[in-house]
Amino acid sequence: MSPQVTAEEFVAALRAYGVRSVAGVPCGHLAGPWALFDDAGDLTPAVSEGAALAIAAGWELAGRTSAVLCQNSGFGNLINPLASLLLPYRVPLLVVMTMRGWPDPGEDEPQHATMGNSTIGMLESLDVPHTMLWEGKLEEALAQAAEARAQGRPFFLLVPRGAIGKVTGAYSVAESTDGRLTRPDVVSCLMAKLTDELLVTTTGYLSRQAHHERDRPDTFYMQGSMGHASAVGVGLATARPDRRTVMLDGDGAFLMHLGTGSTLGASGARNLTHVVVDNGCYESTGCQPTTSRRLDWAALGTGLGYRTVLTCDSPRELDGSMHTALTAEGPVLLVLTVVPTPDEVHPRATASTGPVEIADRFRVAAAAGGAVGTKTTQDTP
Ligand SMILES: Cc1ncc(C[n+]2csc(CCOP(=O)(O)OP(=O)(O)O)c2C)c(N)n1
Repeated sequence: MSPQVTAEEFVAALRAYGVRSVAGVPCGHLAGPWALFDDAGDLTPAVSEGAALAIAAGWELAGRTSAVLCQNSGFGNLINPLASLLLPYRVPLLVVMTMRGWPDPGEDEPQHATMGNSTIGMLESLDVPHTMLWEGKLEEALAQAAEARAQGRPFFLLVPRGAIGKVTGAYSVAESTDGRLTRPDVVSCLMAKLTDELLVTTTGYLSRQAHHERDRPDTFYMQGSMGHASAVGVGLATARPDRRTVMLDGDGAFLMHLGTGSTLGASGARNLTHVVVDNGCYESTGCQPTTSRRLDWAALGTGLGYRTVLTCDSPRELDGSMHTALTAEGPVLLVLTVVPTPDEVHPRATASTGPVEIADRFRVAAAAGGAVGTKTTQDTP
Protein backbone atom coordinates (compact mmCIF):
# COMPACT_ATOMS: atom_id res chain seq x y z
CA MET A 1 0.00 0.00 0.00
CA SER A 2 1.45 3.39 -0.91
CA PRO A 3 1.20 5.95 1.88
CA GLN A 4 -1.61 8.47 1.66
CA VAL A 5 0.31 11.06 3.66
CA THR A 6 4.04 11.55 4.18
CA ALA A 7 5.51 11.38 7.67
CA GLU A 8 6.47 15.05 7.37
CA GLU A 9 2.94 16.10 6.40
CA PHE A 10 1.45 14.06 9.22
CA VAL A 11 3.77 15.55 11.84
CA ALA A 12 3.17 19.08 10.51
CA ALA A 13 -0.60 18.52 10.84
CA LEU A 14 -0.24 17.31 14.44
CA ARG A 15 1.97 20.30 15.24
CA ALA A 16 -0.63 22.64 13.71
CA TYR A 17 -3.24 20.91 15.90
CA GLY A 18 -1.08 21.90 18.86
CA VAL A 19 0.79 18.72 19.79
CA ARG A 20 3.99 19.57 21.66
CA SER A 21 4.91 16.25 23.25
CA VAL A 22 4.45 12.65 22.22
CA ALA A 23 4.72 9.41 24.19
CA GLY A 24 4.20 5.89 22.95
CA VAL A 25 5.36 2.42 22.09
CA PRO A 26 6.48 2.06 18.47
CA CYS A 27 4.70 0.37 15.60
CA GLY A 28 6.53 -0.14 12.30
CA HIS A 29 3.63 1.65 10.60
CA LEU A 30 4.25 4.81 12.66
CA ALA A 31 8.03 4.69 12.26
CA GLY A 32 8.14 7.91 10.20
CA PRO A 33 6.33 10.26 12.62
CA TRP A 34 8.05 8.53 15.57
CA ALA A 35 11.51 9.36 14.16
CA LEU A 36 10.57 12.96 13.35
CA PHE A 37 9.17 13.70 16.82
CA ASP A 38 12.21 11.98 18.32
CA ASP A 39 14.62 14.07 16.19
CA ALA A 40 12.91 17.19 17.48
CA GLY A 41 13.36 16.02 21.09
CA ASP A 42 9.61 15.80 21.65
CA LEU A 43 9.24 12.04 22.05
CA THR A 44 9.25 9.97 25.23
CA PRO A 45 9.42 6.21 24.67
CA ALA A 46 7.11 4.69 27.29
CA VAL A 47 7.46 1.10 28.46
CA SER A 48 3.83 0.35 27.67
CA GLU A 49 0.87 1.98 25.97
CA GLY A 50 -0.86 2.42 29.35
CA ALA A 51 2.18 4.25 30.68
CA ALA A 52 2.28 6.37 27.50
CA LEU A 53 -1.33 7.42 28.09
CA ALA A 54 -0.57 8.31 31.70
CA ILE A 55 2.60 10.27 30.80
CA ALA A 56 0.62 12.23 28.24
CA ALA A 57 -2.16 12.77 30.80
CA GLY A 58 0.49 14.32 33.04
CA TRP A 59 1.52 16.67 30.23
CA GLU A 60 -2.10 17.57 29.59
CA LEU A 61 -2.71 18.25 33.29
CA ALA A 62 0.29 20.58 33.13
CA GLY A 63 -1.27 22.41 30.17
CA ARG A 64 0.68 20.80 27.32
CA THR A 65 -1.20 19.43 24.32
CA SER A 66 0.00 15.88 23.77
CA ALA A 67 -0.41 12.77 21.69
CA VAL A 68 0.20 9.06 22.08
CA LEU A 69 1.55 6.90 19.23
CA CYS A 70 0.88 3.17 19.39
CA GLN A 71 -0.59 0.16 17.60
CA ASN A 72 -3.86 -1.51 18.52
CA SER A 73 -2.10 -4.54 20.01
CA GLY A 74 -1.34 -2.08 22.81
CA PHE A 75 -4.99 -1.04 23.12
CA GLY A 76 -5.44 -3.62 25.88
CA ASN A 77 -2.56 -2.05 27.79
CA LEU A 78 -4.14 1.39 27.68
CA ILE A 79 -7.79 0.60 28.42
CA ASN A 80 -7.32 0.89 32.17
CA PRO A 81 -5.92 4.45 32.21
CA LEU A 82 -8.34 5.34 29.41
CA ALA A 83 -11.38 4.18 31.40
CA SER A 84 -10.28 5.18 34.89
CA LEU A 85 -8.11 8.25 34.24
CA LEU A 86 -8.84 10.07 30.98
CA LEU A 87 -12.61 9.57 30.92
CA PRO A 88 -13.62 10.28 34.54
CA TYR A 89 -11.13 13.14 34.95
CA ARG A 90 -11.96 14.54 31.52
CA VAL A 91 -8.40 14.66 30.25
CA PRO A 92 -8.44 15.26 26.50
CA LEU A 93 -5.71 13.53 24.54
CA LEU A 94 -5.04 12.54 20.95
CA VAL A 95 -4.20 8.86 20.49
CA VAL A 96 -2.83 7.89 17.07
CA MET A 97 -3.26 4.14 16.83
CA THR A 98 -2.43 1.86 13.90
CA MET A 99 -4.92 -0.83 13.00
CA ARG A 100 -3.20 -4.22 12.85
CA GLY A 101 -5.46 -7.10 11.82
CA TRP A 102 -7.87 -4.71 10.11
CA PRO A 103 -9.78 -4.58 7.75
CA ASP A 104 -8.90 -8.13 6.74
CA PRO A 105 -7.35 -10.13 9.61
CA GLY A 106 -6.21 -12.71 7.05
CA GLU A 107 -3.74 -10.19 5.63
CA ASP A 108 -1.90 -9.67 8.90
CA GLU A 109 -0.18 -11.89 11.46
CA PRO A 110 -2.65 -14.18 13.28
CA GLN A 111 -2.09 -12.64 16.73
CA HIS A 112 -3.60 -9.39 15.47
CA ALA A 113 -6.91 -10.87 14.28
CA THR A 114 -8.98 -10.57 17.49
CA MET A 115 -7.91 -7.00 18.24
CA GLY A 116 -8.27 -6.01 14.59
CA ASN A 117 -11.88 -7.18 14.65
CA SER A 118 -12.80 -5.58 17.95
CA THR A 119 -10.89 -2.28 18.31
CA ILE A 120 -13.66 -0.13 16.83
CA GLY A 121 -16.40 -1.93 18.78
CA MET A 122 -14.49 -1.47 22.03
CA LEU A 123 -14.01 2.25 21.40
CA GLU A 124 -17.73 2.48 20.72
CA SER A 125 -18.68 0.64 23.89
CA LEU A 126 -16.35 2.93 25.87
CA ASP A 127 -18.03 5.90 24.16
CA VAL A 128 -14.68 7.26 23.00
CA PRO A 129 -14.77 9.42 19.87
CA HIS A 130 -12.66 8.12 17.01
CA THR A 131 -12.27 8.17 13.26
CA MET A 132 -10.31 6.29 10.61
CA LEU A 133 -7.59 8.17 8.74
CA TRP A 134 -9.13 7.95 5.29
CA GLU A 135 -7.31 9.22 2.22
CA GLY A 136 -7.35 13.05 2.11
CA LYS A 137 -9.23 13.28 5.42
CA LEU A 138 -6.46 14.16 7.89
CA GLU A 139 -7.60 17.74 8.38
CA GLU A 140 -11.20 16.66 8.89
CA ALA A 141 -10.11 14.03 11.40
CA LEU A 142 -8.12 16.56 13.39
CA ALA A 143 -11.09 18.93 13.37
CA GLN A 144 -13.11 16.13 14.99
CA ALA A 145 -10.29 15.64 17.50
CA ALA A 146 -10.40 19.36 18.32
CA GLU A 147 -14.14 19.12 18.92
CA ALA A 148 -13.64 16.21 21.32
CA ARG A 149 -10.85 18.13 23.00
CA ALA A 150 -13.12 21.11 23.56
CA GLN A 151 -15.47 18.76 25.44
CA GLY A 152 -12.62 17.35 27.54
CA ARG A 153 -12.71 14.01 25.74
CA PRO A 154 -9.90 11.88 24.36
CA PHE A 155 -9.90 11.13 20.63
CA PHE A 156 -8.55 8.12 18.73
CA LEU A 157 -7.22 8.64 15.22
CA LEU A 158 -7.10 5.13 13.76
CA VAL A 159 -4.47 4.58 11.09
CA PRO A 160 -4.74 1.84 8.46
CA ARG A 161 -1.51 -0.07 7.96
CA GLY A 162 0.88 1.73 5.59
CA ALA A 163 -1.19 4.94 5.49
CA ILE A 164 1.64 7.15 6.78
CA GLY A 165 5.01 7.29 5.01
CA LYS A 166 8.38 6.38 6.49
CA VAL A 167 11.55 8.47 6.68
CA THR A 168 14.88 7.25 5.39
CA GLY A 169 17.95 6.83 7.55
CA ALA A 170 16.13 6.85 10.90
CA TYR A 171 17.98 4.98 13.68
CA SER A 172 20.95 3.79 11.64
CA VAL A 173 22.86 0.93 13.25
CA ALA A 174 26.57 0.12 13.49
CA GLU A 175 27.90 -1.25 10.21
CA SER A 176 30.48 -3.51 11.78
CA THR A 177 29.60 -6.25 14.20
CA ASP A 178 33.27 -7.23 14.69
CA GLY A 179 33.96 -8.31 18.23
CA ARG A 180 30.34 -7.67 19.24
CA LEU A 181 27.50 -10.06 19.92
CA THR A 182 24.48 -10.16 17.63
CA ARG A 183 20.99 -11.66 17.83
CA PRO A 184 21.89 -14.53 15.45
CA ASP A 185 25.01 -15.33 17.57
CA VAL A 186 23.18 -15.54 20.86
CA VAL A 187 20.04 -17.27 19.62
CA SER A 188 21.99 -19.91 17.69
CA CYS A 189 24.13 -20.54 20.78
CA LEU A 190 21.01 -20.97 22.94
CA MET A 191 19.19 -23.21 20.46
CA ALA A 192 22.25 -25.45 20.01
CA LYS A 193 22.48 -26.04 23.75
CA LEU A 194 18.83 -26.87 24.41
CA THR A 195 17.94 -30.50 25.07
CA ASP A 196 14.52 -30.99 26.66
CA GLU A 197 14.07 -27.55 28.21
CA LEU A 198 10.78 -25.77 27.64
CA LEU A 199 11.36 -22.49 25.82
CA VAL A 200 9.08 -19.46 25.51
CA THR A 201 10.16 -16.88 22.94
CA THR A 202 9.04 -13.25 22.97
CA THR A 203 7.25 -11.46 20.15
CA GLY A 204 9.17 -10.01 17.20
CA TYR A 205 12.50 -10.93 15.63
CA LEU A 206 13.66 -13.09 18.54
CA SER A 207 10.86 -15.61 18.01
CA ARG A 208 11.60 -15.64 14.29
CA GLN A 209 15.31 -16.18 14.94
CA ALA A 210 14.67 -19.06 17.35
CA HIS A 211 12.39 -20.71 14.80
CA HIS A 212 14.98 -20.17 12.06
CA GLU A 213 17.84 -21.65 14.10
CA ARG A 214 15.94 -24.72 15.20
CA ASP A 215 12.23 -25.43 15.18
CA ARG A 216 11.23 -27.69 18.08
CA PRO A 217 7.86 -28.61 19.60
CA ASP A 218 9.08 -27.70 23.10
CA THR A 219 9.35 -24.07 22.00
CA PHE A 220 6.31 -21.88 22.51
CA TYR A 221 6.62 -19.10 19.94
CA MET A 222 4.67 -16.35 21.66
CA GLN A 223 3.85 -13.90 18.88
CA GLY A 224 1.89 -11.05 20.43
CA SER A 225 1.34 -10.65 24.22
CA MET A 226 4.40 -8.42 24.25
CA GLY A 227 6.18 -8.50 27.61
CA HIS A 228 4.44 -11.59 28.91
CA ALA A 229 6.95 -14.31 27.95
CA SER A 230 8.43 -14.10 31.45
CA ALA A 231 4.99 -14.57 33.03
CA VAL A 232 4.18 -17.56 30.81
CA GLY A 233 7.59 -18.93 31.77
CA VAL A 234 7.03 -18.61 35.51
CA GLY A 235 3.72 -20.44 35.08
CA LEU A 236 5.39 -23.25 33.16
CA ALA A 237 8.34 -23.49 35.52
CA THR A 238 6.20 -23.73 38.64
CA ALA A 239 3.81 -26.23 37.02
CA ARG A 240 6.73 -28.41 35.87
CA PRO A 241 9.44 -28.05 38.54
CA ASP A 242 11.18 -31.15 37.14
CA ARG A 243 11.92 -29.41 33.83
CA ARG A 244 13.94 -26.35 33.12
CA THR A 245 11.99 -23.50 31.54
CA VAL A 246 13.83 -20.88 29.52
CA MET A 247 12.39 -17.55 28.44
CA LEU A 248 13.96 -15.69 25.52
CA ASP A 249 13.08 -12.02 25.92
CA GLY A 250 13.89 -8.64 24.39
CA ASP A 251 14.80 -5.57 26.43
CA GLY A 252 11.69 -3.71 25.25
CA ALA A 253 9.41 -6.63 26.05
CA PHE A 254 10.96 -7.24 29.48
CA LEU A 255 10.66 -3.54 30.33
CA MET A 256 7.01 -3.48 29.22
CA HIS A 257 6.00 -5.68 32.16
CA LEU A 258 9.09 -5.39 34.34
CA GLY A 259 7.02 -6.06 37.45
CA THR A 260 6.85 -9.72 36.47
CA GLY A 261 10.58 -9.84 37.21
CA SER A 262 9.64 -9.46 40.86
CA THR A 263 7.17 -12.36 40.64
CA LEU A 264 9.92 -14.37 39.02
CA GLY A 265 12.45 -13.56 41.73
CA ALA A 266 9.91 -14.27 44.45
CA SER A 267 8.98 -17.61 42.83
CA GLY A 268 12.39 -18.97 43.76
CA ALA A 269 11.98 -21.40 40.85
CA ARG A 270 15.31 -23.21 40.61
CA ASN A 271 14.44 -24.48 37.14
CA LEU A 272 13.94 -21.08 35.55
CA THR A 273 16.30 -19.27 33.16
CA HIS A 274 15.45 -15.85 31.76
CA VAL A 275 17.60 -14.81 28.80
CA VAL A 276 17.23 -11.16 27.83
CA VAL A 277 18.72 -10.01 24.54
CA ASP A 278 19.44 -6.31 25.01
CA ASN A 279 19.98 -4.49 21.71
CA GLY A 280 19.01 -1.13 23.23
CA CYS A 281 16.07 -0.79 20.90
CA TYR A 282 12.78 -2.08 19.53
CA GLU A 283 14.53 -3.75 16.62
CA SER A 284 11.41 -5.45 15.25
CA THR A 285 9.63 -2.14 14.64
CA GLY A 286 12.52 -0.08 13.27
CA CYS A 287 15.24 0.10 15.96
CA GLN A 288 13.65 2.92 17.96
CA PRO A 289 15.68 3.21 21.22
CA THR A 290 14.32 1.74 24.45
CA THR A 291 15.51 3.03 27.81
CA SER A 292 17.59 -0.11 28.46
CA ARG A 293 20.98 1.48 27.87
CA ARG A 294 20.57 3.38 31.13
CA LEU A 295 19.84 0.22 33.09
CA ASP A 296 22.17 -1.50 35.50
CA TRP A 297 21.03 -5.02 34.64
CA ALA A 298 23.15 -6.73 37.28
CA ALA A 299 21.75 -4.51 40.05
CA LEU A 300 18.23 -4.90 38.66
CA GLY A 301 18.43 -8.71 38.52
CA THR A 302 19.76 -8.94 42.06
CA GLY A 303 17.23 -6.44 43.30
CA LEU A 304 14.36 -8.38 41.74
CA GLY A 305 15.49 -11.53 43.55
CA TYR A 306 16.98 -13.64 40.74
CA ARG A 307 19.28 -16.16 42.41
CA THR A 308 21.89 -16.10 39.64
CA VAL A 309 22.55 -12.96 37.58
CA LEU A 310 24.88 -12.98 34.58
CA THR A 311 25.70 -10.37 31.97
CA CYS A 312 27.68 -10.90 28.77
CA ASP A 313 28.67 -8.67 25.87
CA SER A 314 31.57 -10.57 24.40
CA PRO A 315 31.62 -13.35 21.80
CA ARG A 316 34.46 -15.03 23.75
CA GLU A 317 32.32 -15.39 26.85
CA LEU A 318 29.04 -16.28 25.16
CA ASP A 319 29.34 -20.05 25.28
CA GLY A 320 30.34 -20.16 28.95
CA SER A 321 27.67 -17.67 30.00
CA MET A 322 24.95 -19.57 28.16
CA HIS A 323 26.09 -22.87 29.67
CA THR A 324 26.02 -21.41 33.18
CA ALA A 325 22.62 -19.83 32.57
CA LEU A 326 21.14 -23.18 31.56
CA THR A 327 22.62 -25.16 34.45
CA ALA A 328 22.88 -22.79 37.44
CA GLU A 329 20.24 -22.61 40.15
CA GLY A 330 17.38 -20.43 39.11
CA PRO A 331 15.80 -18.07 38.89
CA VAL A 332 18.65 -17.15 36.53
CA LEU A 333 18.85 -13.87 34.65
CA LEU A 334 21.28 -13.74 31.72
CA VAL A 335 21.43 -10.41 29.92
CA LEU A 336 23.27 -10.43 26.60
CA THR A 337 24.23 -7.07 25.12
CA VAL A 338 24.08 -7.23 21.32
CA VAL A 339 24.28 -4.85 18.38
CA PRO A 340 21.11 -4.69 16.26
CA THR A 341 21.16 -6.53 12.92
CA PRO A 342 17.82 -5.39 11.45
CA ASP A 343 18.67 -6.75 8.01
CA GLU A 344 18.63 -10.31 9.34
CA VAL A 345 14.91 -11.09 9.34
CA HIS A 346 13.41 -14.55 9.10
CA PRO A 347 9.84 -15.75 8.57
CA ARG A 348 7.54 -15.98 11.58
CA ALA A 349 6.89 -19.38 13.11
CA THR A 350 3.21 -18.97 12.23
CA ALA A 351 4.09 -18.70 8.54
CA SER A 352 4.53 -22.49 8.64
CA THR A 353 2.79 -23.59 11.86
CA GLY A 354 -0.45 -22.00 13.06
CA PRO A 355 -0.85 -20.73 16.64
CA VAL A 356 -3.21 -23.56 17.65
CA GLU A 357 -0.77 -26.14 16.34
CA ILE A 358 2.11 -24.41 18.14
CA ALA A 359 0.15 -24.59 21.41
CA ASP A 360 -1.02 -28.18 20.85
CA ARG A 361 2.38 -29.61 20.08
CA PHE A 362 3.90 -27.62 22.96
CA ARG A 363 1.33 -29.11 25.38
CA VAL A 364 2.31 -32.60 24.29
CA ALA A 365 6.02 -31.79 24.60
CA ALA A 366 5.49 -30.18 28.02
CA ALA A 367 3.64 -33.23 29.32
CA ALA A 368 6.57 -35.49 28.48
CA GLY A 369 10.28 -35.63 29.35
CA GLY A 370 11.90 -33.97 32.30
CA ALA A 371 14.75 -33.79 34.78
CA VAL A 372 17.43 -32.25 32.60
CA GLY A 373 19.89 -29.76 34.09
CA THR A 374 17.69 -28.91 37.01
CA LYS A 375 17.07 -29.69 40.63
CA THR A 376 13.59 -30.74 41.56
CA THR A 377 13.20 -28.81 44.80
CA GLN A 378 11.06 -25.71 44.63
CA ASP A 379 11.19 -22.86 47.10
CA THR A 380 7.92 -22.12 48.78
CA PRO A 381 6.81 -18.92 47.03
C1 LIG B 1 1.49 -4.40 23.34
C2 LIG B 1 2.32 -4.26 22.09
N1 LIG B 1 2.83 -3.06 21.79
C3 LIG B 1 3.59 -2.90 20.67
C4 LIG B 1 3.83 -3.97 19.85
C5 LIG B 1 4.63 -3.81 18.56
N2 LIG B 1 5.92 -4.49 18.68
C6 LIG B 1 6.14 -5.73 18.17
S1 LIG B 1 7.68 -6.27 18.41
C7 LIG B 1 8.10 -4.84 19.19
C8 LIG B 1 9.50 -4.59 19.65
C9 LIG B 1 9.96 -5.51 20.73
O1 LIG B 1 11.15 -4.98 21.26
P1 LIG B 1 12.17 -5.89 22.05
O2 LIG B 1 11.46 -6.70 23.05
O3 LIG B 1 13.25 -5.01 22.56
O4 LIG B 1 12.71 -6.90 20.96
P2 LIG B 1 13.48 -6.60 19.58
O5 LIG B 1 12.44 -6.24 18.61
O6 LIG B 1 14.45 -5.51 19.83
O7 LIG B 1 14.12 -7.92 19.27
C10 LIG B 1 7.03 -3.96 19.27
C11 LIG B 1 7.07 -2.61 19.89
C12 LIG B 1 3.26 -5.21 20.20
N3 LIG B 1 3.42 -6.30 19.47
N4 LIG B 1 2.52 -5.32 21.32
